Amino acid sequence: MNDPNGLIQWRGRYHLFYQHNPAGAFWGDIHWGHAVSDDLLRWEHLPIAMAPDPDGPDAGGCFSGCAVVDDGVVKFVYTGVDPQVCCLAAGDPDLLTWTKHPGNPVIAGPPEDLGAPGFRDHSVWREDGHWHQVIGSGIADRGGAALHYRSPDLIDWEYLGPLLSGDRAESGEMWECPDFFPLGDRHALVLSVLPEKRVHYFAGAYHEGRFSPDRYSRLDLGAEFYAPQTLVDDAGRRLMWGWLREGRTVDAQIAADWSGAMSVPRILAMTADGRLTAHPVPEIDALRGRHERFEDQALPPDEDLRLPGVEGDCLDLRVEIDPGGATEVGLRVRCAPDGSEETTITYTVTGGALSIDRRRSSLDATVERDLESGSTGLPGGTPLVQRVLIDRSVLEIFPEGGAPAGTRLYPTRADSLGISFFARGAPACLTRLDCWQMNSPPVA
Ligand code: DQQ
Repeated sequence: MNDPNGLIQWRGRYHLFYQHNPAGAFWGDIHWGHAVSDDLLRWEHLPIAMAPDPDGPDAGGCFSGCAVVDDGVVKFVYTGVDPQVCCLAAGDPDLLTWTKHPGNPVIAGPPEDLGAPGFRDHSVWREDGHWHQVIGSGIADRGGAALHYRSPDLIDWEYLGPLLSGDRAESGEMWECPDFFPLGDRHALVLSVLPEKRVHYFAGAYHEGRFSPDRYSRLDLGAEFYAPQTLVDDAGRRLMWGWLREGRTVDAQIAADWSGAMSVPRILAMTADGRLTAHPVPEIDALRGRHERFEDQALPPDEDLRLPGVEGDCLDLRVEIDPGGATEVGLRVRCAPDGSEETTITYTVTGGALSIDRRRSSLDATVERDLESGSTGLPGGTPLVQRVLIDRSVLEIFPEGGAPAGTRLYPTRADSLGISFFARGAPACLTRLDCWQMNSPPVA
């Protein structure tokens, strides 16, 4: 699997469609897979929703898109390839059978004068009695662009110009998977940026078709979180899923017989100072099993603290560290007893930066080894409160009020289960740690 698509809560159930290759654990021959859940914990696989039509404009694949409800009917707006065009499909009331619009493509390509490097992925909304959408694209020699269209019926689309375009030195050449939505009293445009392959957002005011962002930041600081999409659920929550890419070779994916995962669903929020932040949906708290709690544990500088019972590869950790005078604080996860494998998560106290060091995560030399870091957006000097979810190869980190990070780890050793805490520069205090073993979801 790769990108989440067509996210919708429909008749109370969460539907997650996604980019899917039924032929194997590698990217290609892109269909739309389909899974459904009542509670965001237990997911049931449903039959493939859409397949490429050899005689249609999506013969080369059904690329990413979104779902909207049009007069009681759920419809997909998605990309057919090749060339990249905008297509429409309508679902039956159970969302099991999808009928592609006979007039596809509904948009045959980008305006030619843009020299666009791509024209794919869709974010559709209602405004002033019309449908609006942005399509991911770029303008030759300038940078990424989100192209804005308007339609009375999802079929006839009028090009309005770029909702936003960027400078390629700052925000990349091509924007994939745009998602444009209101949150609080602002709007956010979330983008998956090429060639960097990281997720950023613009945030700011949107009035009468004009988006005036005053912020451009990383949405997620992990190396493998990509192509996210959001939905608003019946409770009014803006939920986001991202694709957690593989940090291992295609051969390793094929050998494992699976490739790609979805992040834990996150609730997005806009902070008072206009940043996007996210935390896991509370539904996943139901997976919490055996619990250990520690309070007021001293963290002497440059000396790792290990705590009894705090280890594992399916864990939900809530970590509170008062940095005192320390310059950096953090924790190591999936550590081998002899230190031959470990992943280090470091929070820089003055700058509010988070780094994830995967250079020693695995003894397997073929997996990604990197040091990825970025700003959480948190003001320097604040105590660190963060949630860390470890689910085998998946690591997701949620600093409270800051930018999260999703990535993948592939330790080779069965005993790479250790967790330790550290401070650098001066003593700090682990004021509170809650560690839950995470259970599998209950069987339906
Ligand atoms: N994945 C899809 C594209 C999108 C990319 C193809 C992002 O529609 O741009 O599988 O991961």
